[in-house]
Amino acid sequence: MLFKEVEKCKILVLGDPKVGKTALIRRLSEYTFDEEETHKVGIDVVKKHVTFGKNNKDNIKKRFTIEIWDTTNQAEFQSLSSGFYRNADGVIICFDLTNYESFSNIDYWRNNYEKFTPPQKVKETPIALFATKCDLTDDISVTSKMIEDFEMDKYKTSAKTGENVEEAFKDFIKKIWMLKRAQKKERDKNRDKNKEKEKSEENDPGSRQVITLQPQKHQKFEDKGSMADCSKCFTCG
Ligand SMILES: Nc1nc2c(ncn2[C@@H]2O[C@H](COP(=O)(O)OP(=O)(O)OP(=O)(O)O)[C@@H](O)[C@H]2O)c(=O)[nH]1
Ligand SMILES: [Mg+2]
Repeated sequence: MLFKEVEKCKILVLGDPKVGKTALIRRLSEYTFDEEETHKVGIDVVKKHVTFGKNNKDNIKKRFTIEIWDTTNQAEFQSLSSGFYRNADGVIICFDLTNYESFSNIDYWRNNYEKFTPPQKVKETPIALFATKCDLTDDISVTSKMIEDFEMDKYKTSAKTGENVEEAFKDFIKKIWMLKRAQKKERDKNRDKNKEKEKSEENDPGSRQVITLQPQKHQKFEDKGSMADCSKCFTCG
């Protein structure tokens, strides 16, 4: 099977410490789960290929490469923040269903992302909420009702059992893919429009106004070869 690389896509995974960000990514990429906490420091980028579409007649499948950016150790993260956030195509904010504080910090993570991202890019970039550890049913302190008001796509997941992890990522990636495709179409349309406009201007020279700038003369002082007292000359003074 041959693949055609069509797009790259950068997804950030944000959220309080120990909410299960790394466990979620590991479940998606390696199909494993570890009860131990991770002790990595800094930023970790995990790549995953997503294929979609039917095979065309050359037997080439389109492939979307996902880069999932995970962070640990907040102090280190602060100093890397602007590079970390740059050119993100999607943002996942995680909170732990058994930890109310991590839920109350959702806006903190959203604001942090928005602080380092141009407003237009913020508008174009989808954010999803991943409620983690849904297997710990006896300890859940954040109810579905509490999550309702957030205007983002919401997914309940468990990295431990694997519940809804792949489905949630697939759904979110599909959304990013559709948005990127719509944005590309819009850009192409605008480019074609501009080309057409340029062409019609070329064919109709009268439609363009030509302005020629003449060099300004400082007549009074020019024979002395000095512009030092230019403020007194009749042109500038
Ligand atoms: N029961 C249960 N435990 C989980 C789940 N996801 C993660 N954990 C546990 O929660 C702890 C923290 O998980 P991590 O993936 O290291 O959390 P993190 O958000 O990456 O933490 P930092 O990197 O320190 O910010 C670990 O002990 C995991 O085993 C889950 O879905 N269910
Ligand atoms: Mg981690």
